[in-house]
Amino acid sequence: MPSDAFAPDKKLKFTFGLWTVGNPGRDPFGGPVRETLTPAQIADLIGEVGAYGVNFHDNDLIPIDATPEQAAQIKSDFRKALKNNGLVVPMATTNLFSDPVFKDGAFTSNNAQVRAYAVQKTMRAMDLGAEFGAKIYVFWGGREGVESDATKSPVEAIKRFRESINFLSEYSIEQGYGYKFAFEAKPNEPRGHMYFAVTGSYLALIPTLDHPEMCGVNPEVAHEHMAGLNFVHQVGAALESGKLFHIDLNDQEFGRYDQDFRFGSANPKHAFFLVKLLEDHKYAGPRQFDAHAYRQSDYQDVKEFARGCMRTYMILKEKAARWNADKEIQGLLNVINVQDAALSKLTKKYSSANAKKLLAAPLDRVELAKARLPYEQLDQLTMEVLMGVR
Ligand code: GLT
Ligand code: MN
Ligand code: MN
Repeated sequence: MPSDAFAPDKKLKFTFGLWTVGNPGRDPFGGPVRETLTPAQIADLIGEVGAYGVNFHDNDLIPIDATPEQAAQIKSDFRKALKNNGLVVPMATTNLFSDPVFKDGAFTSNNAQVRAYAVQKTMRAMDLGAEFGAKIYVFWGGREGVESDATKSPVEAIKRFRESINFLSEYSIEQGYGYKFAFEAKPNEPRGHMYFAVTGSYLALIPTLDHPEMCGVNPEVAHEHMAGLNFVHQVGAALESGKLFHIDLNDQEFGRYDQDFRFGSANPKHAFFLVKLLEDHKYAGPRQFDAHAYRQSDYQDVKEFARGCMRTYMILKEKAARWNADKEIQGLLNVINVQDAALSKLTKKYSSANAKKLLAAPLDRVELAKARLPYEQLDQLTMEVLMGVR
């Protein structure tokens, strides 16, 4: 038993992007409030708080205008920092949103030359990720969208996006990179309306791709909450179809701008059900905290932010185990889940004989409606587990 039961567990693969703890606090209304750290310094910080790994966009590591000599130096410093801190790089991604060239999107841009540049930049970024051992490649459609539908066809946008992904899938296969692609949805911001607004949009796209087996999703708490959706249900759908390849954990007040708060800090009840879902279904991929500290924080407080993300996960994991082991809760689950082996066998698979039997089954709707559903009691017990009195 470790001295601190809530210390980050390496087996849970807690990771941070360079852009998260390295965020200098810039927002649309003001410039940076913290000094800019180098990638090696950020790796030191992530190592110090006890995380498992660090992820990057191509340009978080190497500025878009770096010379080959500068790039070589940065890579060597970063490699040393990874080694010193025992960190791995499970995921890499491409910045297809910061540079002015992407002001109208990347893979879905109206300009064929910009689309080609976006694919070329992604191939190079995939090379860089592979150099550091990344096996998951995230695609967040940063500027894939519109302010006005006068500007682009939403049907054409899907076709363009699919074409780019098909091209890049072949590139990964030919290079032997072994990448799994993980698509990340967001409803708006920075664009007025973004394509593939929710995780389910990508789950619908994947079967239409040339290599569906290498493609899954990277849902982010804040992004579904911005749209007022139940994140746990989106993750449930991804898990059920075997497509949860990566996850971005953070928090968000419903209906606000993309806040990227510390995990569990705004909606602890949703965070609890999320952790319970991931743990109950033995999700084995990386758990990335795609969040950043308050703008008021200094780097000492940024470390508290990072520790807090992991600690909250560990605490909620313990609460989920407590919930699963609670006799009263389990008793209620038995009451609400009415079993009938004979009927379940009938409805499991269609046959003419089963249909005939089902039509003849004596199912009395008035009697059925009398079955107890003590959900108030169940939810209150859940809240008591969460509030620490059970
Ligand atoms: C950006 C975005 C995130 C994405 C990152 C990956 S970059 O910070 O807000 O949600 O996951 O491109
Ligand atoms: Mn994210
Ligand atoms: Mn976000």
